[in-house]
Amino acid sequence: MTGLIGPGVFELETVARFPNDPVRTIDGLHWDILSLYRHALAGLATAARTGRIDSVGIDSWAVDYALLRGNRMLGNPFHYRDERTADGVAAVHAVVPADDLYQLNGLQHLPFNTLFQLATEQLDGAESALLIPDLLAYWLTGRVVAERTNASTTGLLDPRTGAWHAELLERLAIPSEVLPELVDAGSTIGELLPSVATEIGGHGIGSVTAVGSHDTASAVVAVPATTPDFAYISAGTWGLVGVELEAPELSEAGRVAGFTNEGGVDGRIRYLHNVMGLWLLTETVRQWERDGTIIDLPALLAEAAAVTEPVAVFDANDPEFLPPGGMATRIAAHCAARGLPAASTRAAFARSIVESLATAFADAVSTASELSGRSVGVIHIVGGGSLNELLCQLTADRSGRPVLAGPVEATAIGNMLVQARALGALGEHDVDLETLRRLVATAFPPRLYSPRP
Ligand code: LRH
Repeated sequence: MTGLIGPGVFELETVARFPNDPVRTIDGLHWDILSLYRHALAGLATAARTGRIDSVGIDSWAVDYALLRGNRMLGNPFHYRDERTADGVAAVHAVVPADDLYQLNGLQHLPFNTLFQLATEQLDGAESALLIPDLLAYWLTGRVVAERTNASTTGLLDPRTGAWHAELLERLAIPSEVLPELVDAGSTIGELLPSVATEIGGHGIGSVTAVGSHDTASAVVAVPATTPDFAYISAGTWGLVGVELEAPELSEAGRVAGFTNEGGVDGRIRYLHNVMGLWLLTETVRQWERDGTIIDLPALLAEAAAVTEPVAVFDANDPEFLPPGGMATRIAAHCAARGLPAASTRAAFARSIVESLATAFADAVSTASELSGRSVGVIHIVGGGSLNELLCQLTADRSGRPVLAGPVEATAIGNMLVQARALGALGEHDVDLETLRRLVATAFPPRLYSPRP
């Protein structure tokens, strides 16, 4: 996306949208990283044809990486939903037990956190490990860095200092040299390599600026909060539900509840819980379509909103829903095994998923508030899920709190605001996150869903 941002101006345009389909090969599930890069270059070329682009910022999903020797990528990055991580978890926990690990890195236990993935690798031949946005930035600029918000999802960062955790690296025998120099969102990564600039052509592109390169970090920047007592839900494939803190919260209760301390822009802490998210619905639809039925998602959701039969509210967080494939079958089996009602129609099935997600969202907001001691007067839902009216309304109903929905493009907006601030386009360089959020609230007024009795 491109953005035109200045005092009183905030225009967004989508210049390219492309699929991000994983590829399964004999050794497991991978990202098609070269295809993503090719599409990104084509998008930059399109953007540069319309005029000079001052800056580019890159964000993506977290945790996944490529290993490099010199400038050569050693294999295609794995997808975090690849099953190989189970061995990595066992290997790490044999050296650093789970409760100990939480005190060191403050992360929710997710079997795909980078440190578990790295435990399955031969690191001998690797000179650097680059997370996906850092890899793309390297290909554009030739500079090897690790942007700090995304680095926090590796499980190898000390949440108290924001530095790579030397003790943890030593205990896990991960050579610290493979981890790049950390940089903060807002700093300049570099100019485009001449070969890249030539390929993109047009009016050219200024520098690559580090942003909250973890997509969720950028989304949280763009939560249009106007009061301090808010919780956020970045709702897309995942539902990232939490509050923003000034310092990490490392209580044992937080570990048991699955709360993570991820790094936010400007040194904030994203104290949140990963809820399985709309993945449950999209994977279900994918199975139905594979089985031969074309699904019209907006129509399905409208029918789901009208369902009156009692539907199963199941545990959306069950790790059995993590891998791809056969989601409708797995959800049905999960519900049957627990004596929950079986849905009689596809609409009822979809309603059951959305009810379960809204319940998990509402529970996570309450838990975030209890564990952090922060009162929550309003819940902001940003990202693709903010367009899902049923989900927004049910989250308001189940939490008993007002929900403010939107913007849908929060990640891109947060990404661009950090660039705009760094370039001085907002007037001053020291504009704080609260000011950025008020700008978002004015430019993209959210939609209110009041809780129903
Ligand atoms: C959302 C997200 C989330 C991570 C997951 C791997 O896209 O970045 O914050 O936990 O992907």
